[in-house]
Amino acid sequence: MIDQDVIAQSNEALVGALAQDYASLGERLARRGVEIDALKARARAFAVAVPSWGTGTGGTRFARFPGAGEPTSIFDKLDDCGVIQSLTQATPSVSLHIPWDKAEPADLTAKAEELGLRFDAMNSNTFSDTEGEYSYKFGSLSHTEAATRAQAIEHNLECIEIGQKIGSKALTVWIGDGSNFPGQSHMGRQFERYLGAMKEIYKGLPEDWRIFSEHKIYEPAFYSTVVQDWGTSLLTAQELGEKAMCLVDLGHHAPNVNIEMIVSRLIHAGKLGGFHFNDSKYGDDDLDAGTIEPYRLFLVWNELVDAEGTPGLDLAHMIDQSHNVTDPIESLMISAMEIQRAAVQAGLVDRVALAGYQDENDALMASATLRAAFRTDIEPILAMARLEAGGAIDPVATYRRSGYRAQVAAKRPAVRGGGGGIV
Ligand code: LRH
Ligand code: MN
Ligand code: MN
Repeated sequence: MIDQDVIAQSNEALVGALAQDYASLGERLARRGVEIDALKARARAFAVAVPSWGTGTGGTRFARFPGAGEPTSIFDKLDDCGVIQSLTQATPSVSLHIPWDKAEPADLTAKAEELGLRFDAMNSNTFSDTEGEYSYKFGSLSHTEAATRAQAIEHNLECIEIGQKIGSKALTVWIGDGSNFPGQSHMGRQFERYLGAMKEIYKGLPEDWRIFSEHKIYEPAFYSTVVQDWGTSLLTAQELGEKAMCLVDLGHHAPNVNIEMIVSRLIHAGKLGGFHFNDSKYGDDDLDAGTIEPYRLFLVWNELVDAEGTPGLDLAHMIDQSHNVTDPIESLMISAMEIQRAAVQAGLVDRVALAGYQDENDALMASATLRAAFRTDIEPILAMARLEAGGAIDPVATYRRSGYRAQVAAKRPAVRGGGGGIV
């Protein structure tokens, strides 16, 4: 854990300048008719879940270069998540991946309680052969063999069972099923098998739970993927029923896809369930949120803020990213704050003016209205929200000053790096 004194000392050096910056931003916003404290309340209310699996170095299929003090168990991972929450005050929950994070549920809850954390959506893993008799090499929930499908269904039901014991209320299902060659799989029958299996899982879903279907364009299958886009994800959610929703992982689309529009359509359909936030230049979750396309992140949040108050809209916000060259704790803190920044900036959009420009077909001014919000540096609002919640004005600097990584490196066994799948 981070010593409260370290946070207090770090903050002490910065609080004077922050107060000035906050006051000056408050004056500038007031001229635009915006109440700075309302935006600060938005920052305080913001929360995004940390992925347990993100606390370690991910690596690529070529190699993995672990850092010092890598977590060796789910309890180490929870400690790291506790650090992220105590410094940012924006990540009060953790999303678990089973079987990676399998442990005695009572121990998980006790550890989370000690750290002031909760558990968000559970994630099942039928994309690798971690346990079980049957291989997922040729698919899991959509496999041609009923016994393999049954094993994958059972695993998902077990995730729900564990989740119920630790206070989770949702299961995210992402499968790597697909095909690598044209003709390898009958795409229609494969999808039907998948739907049949999902219906079995859905039957085991408690009343107050939701199931999220997560789409991804490709990888590990390189020709076709069963749940390849939001269309298939929506079909799935609609076919399953009320408790089934779609989860959008920002990294799971072709380049240039208009993700904010997908968000808008899923809201329209009443089927948007949540997000896996991350960023990438080329694909999936290679980079921290807001690293490459901060404007796109803002535009996604613009849709979410616009839809606030929509009946039934209850989103699970989660990070899902991989780190190769940075300290995962630092990257996850940066991501959480960038997502929070986009959420607060979207709250700054003059929606009355925007609606007027849209009605008048004034494209230039409509776009300028969005840009005005995106260009406003709201850092003092985020920092003030953190300070008031007991967090750090500058989380990364405070983390480095705390020496946490060196402390855990002294306790946790060193992990050797190694080759990936091709070495
Ligand atoms: C697949 C994915 C999915 C998995 C996670 C490890 O690319 O985004 O959410 O559960 O990565
Ligand atoms: Mn994901
Ligand atoms: Mn992914």
